[in-house]
Amino acid sequence: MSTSRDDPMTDTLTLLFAAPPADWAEYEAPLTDAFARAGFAARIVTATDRPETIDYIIYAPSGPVSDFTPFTRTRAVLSLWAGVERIVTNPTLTQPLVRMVDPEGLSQGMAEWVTGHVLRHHLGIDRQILHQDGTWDPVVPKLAPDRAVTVLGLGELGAVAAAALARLGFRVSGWSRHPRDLDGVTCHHGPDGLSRALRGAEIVVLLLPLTPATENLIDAGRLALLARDAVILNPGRGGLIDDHALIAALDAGHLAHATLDVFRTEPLPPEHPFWAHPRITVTPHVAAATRPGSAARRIAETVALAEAGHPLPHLVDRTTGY
Ligand code: NDP
Ligand code: OXD
Repeated sequence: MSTSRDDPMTDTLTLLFAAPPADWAEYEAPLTDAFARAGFAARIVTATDRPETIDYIIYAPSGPVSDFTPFTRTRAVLSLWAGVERIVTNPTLTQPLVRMVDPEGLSQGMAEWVTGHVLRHHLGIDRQILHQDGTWDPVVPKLAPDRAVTVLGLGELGAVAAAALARLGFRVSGWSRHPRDLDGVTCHHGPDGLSRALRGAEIVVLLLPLTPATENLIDAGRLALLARDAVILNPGRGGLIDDHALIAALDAGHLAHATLDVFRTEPLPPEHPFWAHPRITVTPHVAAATRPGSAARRIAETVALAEAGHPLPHLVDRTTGY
């Protein structure tokens, strides 16, 4: 496969790798291998001066393409990210947009991050320290069946995270737009279901996409529904939470902690109050990184389906934004 400029040949698919150029080093071999295993003659280029020859675009935010107009033959834009809020509103994007759904990579990673951070707060791991003078915090933590955990968003990632928590015995509730039926999870849906999902929750996990309907969803009124000393975990998107309401609820002692993986502005600006807040943990947008090996297999599978005339999987709905 060529890694430089495009060189159109018949019967060979041409894909443009339109993620940040620094990512190419870790994607070149997995993509090459995945297309070879899928039986495709595919050429993947990292730049093109002939956009009209590109069959598919592999996309990530901060990559080189922001104007999709010249890609007249492109059958789909394949996002390496699950969250698409930064591309879905691009007015030049008329091609179908497929987002990353990768049970092997993203879903597994998110289930691990969510489980780890829920257990940190559930067990009070930060307090379970034996001091040199022989003292320790004598509080014995509750067991999981006595802990109410709510997951907002029961899609690809939320459903897997909720299932992992339910398997550990937590009392799990969830919320989505449409009705869902998940083993071990009390499912709520729609605008009316949100307060039922939040009321009395002790740990809340945000796995919603950022859309016009979810922006600032977690405001002062909704935070007030949570149990006293509740904890918020946000691996979803920064804009889901009203930052000021969050800080006010922490300062008032209503919330015990917030662990935030995503922010309105990334990287989190140095002057942002989250940095210094004693009850906020910031993590560097690592809850579920896209793993090149499995992501490349998903990309090749999607192209194989499309080339066989099947509908594209995991298409983004432009009207809802996810
Ligand atoms: P999905 O699209 O599969 O799931 C989204 C869920 O949110 C669905 O259950 C959906 O409901 C629900 N939802 C959306 N809008 C509303 C609404 N207005 N009211 C109620 N429920 C709503 O997305 P994923 O699970 O794949 O990903 C979720 C988000 O996780 C991504 O958008 C991204 O922002 C974030 N993410 C973060 C990562 C990180 O490393 N921090 C990594 C990957 C993703 P319904 O089921 O009814 O459609
Ligand atoms: C994603 C992310 O959306 O990493 O995939 O946040």
